[in-house]
Amino acid sequence: MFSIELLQGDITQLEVDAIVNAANNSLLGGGGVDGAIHRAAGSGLLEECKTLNGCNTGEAKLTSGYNLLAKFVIHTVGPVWNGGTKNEEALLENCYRECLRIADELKLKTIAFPNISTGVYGFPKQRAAEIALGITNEYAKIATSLEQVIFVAFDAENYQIYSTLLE
Ligand code: AR6
Repeated sequence: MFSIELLQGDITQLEVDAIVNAANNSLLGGGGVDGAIHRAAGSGLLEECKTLNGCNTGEAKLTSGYNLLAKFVIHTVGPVWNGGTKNEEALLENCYRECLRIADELKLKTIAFPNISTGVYGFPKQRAAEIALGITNEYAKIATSLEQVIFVAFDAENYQIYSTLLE
């Protein structure tokens, strides 16, 4: 059992066991939260990412956190929204499930998620938030090392959506 919390701000500033990165298939950096995480972590992160051979959509891979306050980064690749015809919902569910599973495997206590796929990948924010919280609530029912799961909204719209769903 763990608590679910909502914050608005920059995920790179959090002192947690792991932050999740909304990456792309190359795992070699990009814009948005991915760019912010690579800038804050420093070049060691990119060097480690180069050894991972990319990541499939809906899956996740672990690295160290380098200059971040977070000990680890769990890189996951959300789906690009294609109108809902390309299995996007199941793929996004898998991202959240895989990140939680990896955190659990490492016996982590705290993990922070950005709003995966809701930036340049265009996934509808309301539906993405329902998926994120749905999978997390489902996961909370099983035995886990996790004590705190934090959702970090960067934009006001996502913050509002999560606030309403968490009420
Ligand atoms: N802290 C927390 N959330 C953030 C931050 C931050 N510093 N910066 C942006 N966000 P996006 P995607 C929010 O576009 O849609 C990259 O180029 C943002 O407001 O970062 O999964 C990758 O390399 C939005 O709600 O990721 C991929 O090519 C959320 O993070 C592609 O973007 C996700 O937006 C992935 O697209």
